[in-house]
Amino acid sequence: MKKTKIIQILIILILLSAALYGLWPFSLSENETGSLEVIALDSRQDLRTLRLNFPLDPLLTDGLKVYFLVERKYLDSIQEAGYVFTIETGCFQHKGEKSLRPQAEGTGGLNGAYHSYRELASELKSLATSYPTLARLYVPGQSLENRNIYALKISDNPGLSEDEPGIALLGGHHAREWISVEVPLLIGRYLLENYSREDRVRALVNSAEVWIIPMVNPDGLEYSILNYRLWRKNRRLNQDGSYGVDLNRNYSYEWAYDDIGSSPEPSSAVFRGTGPFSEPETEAIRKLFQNQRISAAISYHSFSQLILYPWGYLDQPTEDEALLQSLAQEMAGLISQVNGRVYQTGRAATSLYLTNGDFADWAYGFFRIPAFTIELPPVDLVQGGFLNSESDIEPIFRENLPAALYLIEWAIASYVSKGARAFPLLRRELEKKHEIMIKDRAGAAFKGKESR
Ligand code: 0X9
Ligand code: CA
Ligand code: ZN
Repeated sequence: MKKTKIIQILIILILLSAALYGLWPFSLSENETGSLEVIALDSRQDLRTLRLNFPLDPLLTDGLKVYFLVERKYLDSIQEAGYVFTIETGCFQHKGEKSLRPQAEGTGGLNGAYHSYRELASELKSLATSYPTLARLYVPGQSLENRNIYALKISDNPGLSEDEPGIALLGGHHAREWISVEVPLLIGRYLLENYSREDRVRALVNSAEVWIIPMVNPDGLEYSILNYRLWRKNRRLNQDGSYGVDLNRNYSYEWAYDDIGSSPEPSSAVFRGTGPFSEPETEAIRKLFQNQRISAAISYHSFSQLILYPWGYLDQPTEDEALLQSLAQEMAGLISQVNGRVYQTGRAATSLYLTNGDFADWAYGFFRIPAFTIELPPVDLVQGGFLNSESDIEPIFRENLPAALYLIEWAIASYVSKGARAFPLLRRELEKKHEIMIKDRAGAAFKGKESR
């Protein structure tokens, strides 16, 4: 009798611990966000020091409450540092969290005027069909869940690869940053719709190849519409049962440089993946860049109203700091002229925070081209953070249009003056050298050692 009791207790204990670790097949909440918690702090506390001391992922502001996504292991230290917070994870998970929706009562489904994957696909297809002499739709790769990564090429003779500079405008690396999909898409549409009307547009479309890649992370974006509005990463099922790799930590240049600019922990919001380009979404971008002559790039994100240039992985200037700074300042000037909004400019590592494996470091690092991260509005959490309303789309697009046109024209002018550079050679050599380095680093991390 005693034996069966012990066995019963053992079974219960095993089931309980399985449930705790998210292995219990019937547990109601899947372990989606891993070890992440949503906490709310009173905005009257000095949150700047908090953000500098702990890896926090800002979510949104609601009145006096500021919400952050944070790894559970930091909670004690945050409390010990004297911050008062409440845990609000439950309110933010899964369907039905009304307060986290943008004002999306209009037409167009759950996400209002913002584009879902399907809506984007049909829009891009119809643009390519409506402007067959100016646009062609390419699919350089597919996501983990087999959605297409679309790249709309806009140029005269779009079916030919001409001796013209390429300019890449990317959006949607981060799932919840919906506005970052709309801006490059609307810029592309603007070029096509105004080609026959505007001399300036016709001239630049004729002399360049503009690549519009509005949704680098379609799986994550769909998840942010249907399940969890504040989802950031892609939808990789990680080894520990958590989901997602931060695609903007998965590029190869100085990948895993340290654990401040990215995380080796799968459940982290800034998990860098198991290796550089471990994700098909970033691999698609790599392929596009390897096959095209890209001379300048903007990667749109939100929020903060910033124009950032490399480096992001360490606080050092690049060899081209002066050029990058002047291009950024020029763009910021053009932006502020439209609606009066000021986008601060600066080196990514200094002006925001350290990252390693982000798109811009890779694009500049390997191809030595001007590559910017533009953090779209709003400027801060108090203004709404990641959650823009539908009526924000048009003014944010409008103010970003002249800056994008300016960068395209700069790429044309410098391409003409320098001639077509021997990009493929430089690129292959750099990548080869770097791959060996990265392999060493991944090996060291695998053995549980830090690489520096
Ligand atoms: O963290 C990122 O990937 C970007 N910010 S976001 O809030 N949109 O997630 C910034 C990337 C720019 N690089 C650096 N700041 N180093
Ligand atoms: Ca052309
Ligand atoms: Zn982002």
